[in-house]
Amino acid sequence: MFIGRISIGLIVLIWSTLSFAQKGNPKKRFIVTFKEQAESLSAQSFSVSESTKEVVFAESKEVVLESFDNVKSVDEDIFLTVDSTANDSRYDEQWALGLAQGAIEIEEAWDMTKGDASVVVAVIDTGILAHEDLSSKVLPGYDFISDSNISRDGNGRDSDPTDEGDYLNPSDSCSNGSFKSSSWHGTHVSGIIAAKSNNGIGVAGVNWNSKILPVRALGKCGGLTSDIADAVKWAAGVSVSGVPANANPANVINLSLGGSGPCTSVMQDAINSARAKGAVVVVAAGNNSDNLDVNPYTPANCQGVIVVGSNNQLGQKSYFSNYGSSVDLLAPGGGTGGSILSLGNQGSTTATFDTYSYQSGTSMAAPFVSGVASLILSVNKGLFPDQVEKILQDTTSSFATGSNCTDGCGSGILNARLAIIEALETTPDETYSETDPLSAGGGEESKVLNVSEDKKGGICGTIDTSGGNGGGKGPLSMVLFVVLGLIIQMKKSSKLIGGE
Ligand SMILES: [Ca+2]
Ligand SMILES: [Ca+2]
Ligand SMILES: [Ca+2]
Repeated sequence: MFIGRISIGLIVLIWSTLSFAQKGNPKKRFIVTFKEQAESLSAQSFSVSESTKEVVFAESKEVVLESFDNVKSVDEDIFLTVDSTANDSRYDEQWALGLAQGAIEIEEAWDMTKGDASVVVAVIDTGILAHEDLSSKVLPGYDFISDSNISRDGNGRDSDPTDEGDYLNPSDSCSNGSFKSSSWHGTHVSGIIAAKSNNGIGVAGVNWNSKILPVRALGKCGGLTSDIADAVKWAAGVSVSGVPANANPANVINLSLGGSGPCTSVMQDAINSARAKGAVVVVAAGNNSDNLDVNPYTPANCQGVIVVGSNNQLGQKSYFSNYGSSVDLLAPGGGTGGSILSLGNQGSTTATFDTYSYQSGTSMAAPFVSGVASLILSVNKGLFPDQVEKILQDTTSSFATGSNCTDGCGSGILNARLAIIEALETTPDETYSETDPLSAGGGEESKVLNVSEDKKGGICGTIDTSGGNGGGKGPLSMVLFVVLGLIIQMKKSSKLIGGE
């Protein structure tokens, strides 16, 4: 055998083992054809006879030529495909996925991965509806709402995570005296992450193949910290008393919810235990236009979470988005330029039939990050939560020139393409860790913070009870809300599936 071929074999082995994933390698792939010399050096033996081929990865053709002897030819092994796009009927309304200043470059990421079916994203939210553009991607979830006054399904915890509607009647204590339609928030959030892409109808999700684990914890007026914390633990595969084990532990947990107050020890413990199972926890920054360094907003002020603020289509911070040193990055959430299209339902109280709706808020921004986190883990499942956070932060796009976001908006705007490239080049490292900046109500401060005064707390804006034994199951029963800035029901929102 030729020395060249032996060294190639060795190099291919080393390179493919150490540096490169099998899929979507960012370095170029070359087919090297070698000259095959005859056994005996007769006068005619210098003619080239049978040739052999090898595949190598390298920066350039020149590098390959310099590295090996007896090379007959080097050709780049080009991957031929159409550029990734999606044929969903309303795909052109999904500005957040494209190349606009405030968008995430998802098509370029899809050229490298469309997601792995073994990756699971938990959506801890209002529950889920059986939407035509999502259902096949939904795993069996759970209803963690312990209070039947909040759950609307007539009971406490059970195995059915169906969204029963979070509408409010004027007589409801948290309604501010006016009727409010159901948001179908959990279905909207889930659709951003994993609506069925390229099926010709509706919208495309960030991840074409990974699964949604619906965990219901928010109902009428919000949800209790004790229920949400148990939902976080269960989602990650941690055992929760009285609840069957989760057969599909989540790799990513999306929390598009929050409320004013400290990071409780109950919630921090749940996050810590989920992280110990390897789960990436993504949290919305909230929609109060507040600086989180001085305004306590939870669970964004807990440690070990990826805090996501919102940017608009122009690549600026959305006017409603909270900001501060704990915000890790921004992702599309609407505001000036357009809201976020995803899955909805026509029913204003209980569910009727499938629609698509525009909503805006950091609730919409967080699932873009969760979706890209699931793509990162699809190409490199061994990565640890802090590594995923670092990749997401390292690879952001810059804000628009003259942006209002000079401080407290994290490293920039989510960029799926760059995130996948860095994920492919990152080696799993259990020892890598990051410490989140402390924001108001985080860390030790949570033990002394007075949360009785509430100014701003999401839709309903109040903390139900705090401290001591305030009526719920946990030591601190705080009501958290969906982080939804505006529900913009544009004319397009009530279009039916296939109606276009
Ligand atoms: Ca129930
Ligand atoms: Ca679709
Ligand atoms: Ca963080």
